Amino acid sequence: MKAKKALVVVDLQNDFCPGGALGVREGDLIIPAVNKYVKLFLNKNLPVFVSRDWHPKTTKHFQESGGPWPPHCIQNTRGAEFHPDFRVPGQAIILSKGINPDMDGYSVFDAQNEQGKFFEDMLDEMGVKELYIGGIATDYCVRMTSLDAINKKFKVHVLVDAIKGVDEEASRRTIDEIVAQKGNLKTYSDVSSELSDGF
Ligand code: VGL
Repeated sequence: MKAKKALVVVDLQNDFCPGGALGVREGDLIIPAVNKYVKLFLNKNLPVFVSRDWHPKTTKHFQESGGPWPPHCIQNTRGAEFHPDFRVPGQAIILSKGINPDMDGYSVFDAQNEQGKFFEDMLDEMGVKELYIGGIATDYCVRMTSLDAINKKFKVHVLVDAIKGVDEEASRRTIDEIVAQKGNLKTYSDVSSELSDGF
């Protein structure tokens, strides 16, 4: 059977969690919820995509090259590793973004798997039409990914109990923006009953 729904976990990496180079306050608190979602999707044989920021040492994304951010998530460093409490299963499809030094790579739609295949091409091949999106940060990569997905005509569900933002006000605005564009807000109980109702 072709998969219709998929989970996307955005950038749950050490550098975006407390103590990291760009640590989001309480970013690690969403990890238990994310782990539950991962289990739920795998139990239903639905695809789980896990993105990571995966920057070269020098990129226009970093302040020293005129970008907005201090260095973070540099390829093959501890800061770029997934948080140790995040249980990334073997079946997860890992997507890397921000590899190109000329691109920021906020959206998971800019990400590729190990073979260089882009996220959207994978979704099309798998017949995925609906995305359940969680992770870090609400006001940056979760935002860009969700809005891209909506623009590309995917049905989008933002997992409000499994996201964390850099700035509270900007995160609230992000949620409003996503709702205004017909994205849905979901919690674990919504999703678990939805997935049990057949799909
Ligand atoms: C992100 C800031 C800079 C994110 C990435 O993953 O939300 N935020 N780079």
